[in-house]
Amino acid sequence: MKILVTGGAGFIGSNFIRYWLKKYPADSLVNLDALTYAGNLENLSDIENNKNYKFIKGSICDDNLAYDLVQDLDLIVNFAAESHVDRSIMDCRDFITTNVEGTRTLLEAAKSASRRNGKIRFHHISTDEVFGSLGPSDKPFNETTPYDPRSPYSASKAAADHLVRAYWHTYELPITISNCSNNYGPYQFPEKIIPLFITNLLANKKIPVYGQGKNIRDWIYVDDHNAGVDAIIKRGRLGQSYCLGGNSELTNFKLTKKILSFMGKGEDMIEYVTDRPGHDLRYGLDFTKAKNELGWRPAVNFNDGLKKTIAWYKNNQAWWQNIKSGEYLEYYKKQYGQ
Ligand code: NAD
Ligand code: TDX
Repeated sequence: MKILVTGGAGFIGSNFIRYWLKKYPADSLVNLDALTYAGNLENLSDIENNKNYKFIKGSICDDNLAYDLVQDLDLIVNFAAESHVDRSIMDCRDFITTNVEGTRTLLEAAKSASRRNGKIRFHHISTDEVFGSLGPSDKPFNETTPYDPRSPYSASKAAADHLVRAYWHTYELPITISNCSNNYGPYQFPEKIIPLFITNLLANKKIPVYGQGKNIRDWIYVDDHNAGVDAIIKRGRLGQSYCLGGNSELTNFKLTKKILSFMGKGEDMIEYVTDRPGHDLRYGLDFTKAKNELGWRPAVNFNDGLKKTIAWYKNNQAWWQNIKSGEYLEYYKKQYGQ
């Protein structure tokens, strides 16, 4: 199979490429990534000499490039996105450009290719945030939950999902979508809560908890997410969405306490900071459909995954110390005033 992975130099995409080439070594993979602040080729330094892997620097918004790349493909897996909610609150222009216009560009390229050879498949990576926010005792989201995005990030992801489905209904482009909960694991950019807190604590810096830490997220280890995407690609029904949840809902406060305890630090390292505007209270995903139709379920226990992730950041300090300087530092100061 010949696959175009977009955003493969980011956190989940790079883990996906490593996962896929290990499991399907005969497949060939092209990674199209614009190398924004979040894209890092060091994430794939162990893969770069694999003869079945090729990197192309470019944007998913580039019509001509997308058209050229898709001509002899079997599959596109679209991970490329602006992915950080706080950045979307500061300025959402790039979110609309990449997440919406970029997805349209890829869909159009896939449509033109599939019209000719009738085989190109499009898998789109989405998020649970498109469903909005749950109350404390609401049932978790599932595939029938109406979309109700509430941040500029989730609004841009929802718009992209609607376009993907529109290409299925209008042009019969063979698509699938996965809506996943919060990922964690190696190579995650240290602006998201888990790698931010681990790397701050490794540097003996305080960790900024928004509001009172009462918000709830459903955590999934990145390899479990990628195994779910694999199952959808191999066995999912065309035109369908699948929710991939982690079965690990936790308040941010409980998550913080776990990180502190696994790293041998005390609660004095917490700094309560101003809450995120419009902060969604709770995400949770019901993955019954993926379990029943695909035989998929998350395999990694949260405590084990978190310990493994902490160990990875401890053992790869050069990776994140390079990142936590320059542009990142400016962003961090703007965000937390530290
Ligand atoms: P990330 O920010 O780590 O990586 C995004 C990658 O996309 C980077 O390599 C970046 O360079 C690339 N990119 C950005 N704009 C591009 C463009 N115009 N053209 C080509 N490449 C571009 O993000 P991530 O956390 O790995 O998320 C990957 C996908 O999964 C996103 O679509 C995100 O919405 C979705 N998702 C993420 C999570 C999570 O918890 N991180 C959860 C559910 C869904
Ligand atoms: O410093 C922080 N302090 C804090 O309390 C940060 C960065 C976050 N938080 C809180 C906000 C959220 O309640 O932690 C929770 C998780 O925040 P993020 O790591 O920024 O993730 P979230 O906003 O939940 O979105 C993530 O999950 C869904 C990804 O970034 C998205 O790409 C994905 O779609």
